[in-house]
Amino acid sequence: MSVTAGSRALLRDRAAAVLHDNDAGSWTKAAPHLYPHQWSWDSAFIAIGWAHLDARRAMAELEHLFAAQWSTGMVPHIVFRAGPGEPYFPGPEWWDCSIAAAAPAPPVRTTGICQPPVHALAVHRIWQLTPQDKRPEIRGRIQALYPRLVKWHRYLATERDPEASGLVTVYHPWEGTDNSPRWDKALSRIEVAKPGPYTRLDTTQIADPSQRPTDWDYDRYLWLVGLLRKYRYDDAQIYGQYPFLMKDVFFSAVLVSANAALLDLADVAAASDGDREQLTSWLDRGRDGLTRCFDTESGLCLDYDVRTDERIRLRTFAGFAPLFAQTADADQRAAQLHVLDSEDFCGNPRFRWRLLPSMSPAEPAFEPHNYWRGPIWPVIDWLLWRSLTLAGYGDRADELRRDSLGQIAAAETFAEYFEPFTGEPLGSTQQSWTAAVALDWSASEHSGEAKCI
Ligand code: 2M8
Repeated sequence: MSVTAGSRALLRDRAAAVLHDNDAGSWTKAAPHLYPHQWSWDSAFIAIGWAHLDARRAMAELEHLFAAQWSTGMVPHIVFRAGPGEPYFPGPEWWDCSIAAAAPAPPVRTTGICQPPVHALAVHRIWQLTPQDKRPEIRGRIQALYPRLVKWHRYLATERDPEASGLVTVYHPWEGTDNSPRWDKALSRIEVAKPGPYTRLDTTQIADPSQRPTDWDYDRYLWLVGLLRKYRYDDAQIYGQYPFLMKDVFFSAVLVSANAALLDLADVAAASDGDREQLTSWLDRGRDGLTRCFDTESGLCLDYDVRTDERIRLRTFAGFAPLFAQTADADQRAAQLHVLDSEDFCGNPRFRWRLLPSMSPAEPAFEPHNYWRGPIWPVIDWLLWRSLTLAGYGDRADELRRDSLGQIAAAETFAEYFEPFTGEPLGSTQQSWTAAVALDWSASEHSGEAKCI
């Protein structure tokens, strides 16, 4: 099924309606009911969606998020904003971030971890889409936000990479890809005591709880939050003692792209020479780090467990980190493009759409219905589409865009994720970031747009 111009216009209207429905003024709920607060990387994608409707509103989304930035530079993964009628577990009490010296002062309430830094990509896209008459105002707002973005990237390049490896260390599965099998082994070796009584809400909010992480996962997630609390969210203490420290190649690749986006915006933002030099050095270091993690046998980049000194040998979407980051090695790129369209990923003949799944169907841990363990996530395919476009693979990028729109249109809902064989919509419906990337895709006639400012 291909999406015609008429149905694309309809899809765009429906996507815009999702953002309006989830709009809480100057921030947007990640999804009604299941995710009623402001999530960090969701907000970045959401801002890209808003950029098609209103550049000011798009900037407000990010400004609001960055108002909760920690003094270390960390942008927290959730800013708790919903009222008492919209509960989410675990809420601010469980995190108790008031004990952290770097946390923002009350009444701002956040979690104590972070998510992939898509924000600079959002600002880049907002600027591209800003009409001439709004440019003076938006330029001023970008100039005001830019130092905060640099500070955020500095946090990731230093506190989250004390080894200066170019790779970001994540502290928690909630720093992006929750129950991805990438973390299974590390979670299995952590000794947990039952982390106090708790009641999950997520499993009652969606029709089929088997699409969500298990209680085994939640015990570990909550236990890890308890340890972070114990270390008062202090990075040095965490790095010294905490059991879950993973070099995440996907997160690292997003940081590379985000550094490139900030450099691209440097003139718009009137960036200092010092900031430009720093960004360039983080960019180069990130690309080198990813190039070193490449595994020639699988053609993929591998995550790394800092505590056990082990590479994580699994075929997941994260393995395409060199593509996401546009590293320079031509042999690696050729190998990546080959694996991408092989049976192990997008080229699986049983897949309904030629899209990137979160986990290869060739892996024993693959579960086509379960969250980050197999389903297709439109936001991940959006990042891949952007990267392929920038790397000059416009035709392949365009196919990805058309298939992604086809998948969303056929499902008739802006689902959180999709079953790769059937295209069945899974998880939450009316998910803001899915609507946002659908808006961006439906407005992008052909690839090749992402570069020009
Ligand atoms: C999912 O994670 C949250 C916890 O942060 C959850 O399961 O409750 C993940 O997909 C995460 O990456 C995403 O930002 C969040 C909101 O969409 O949901």
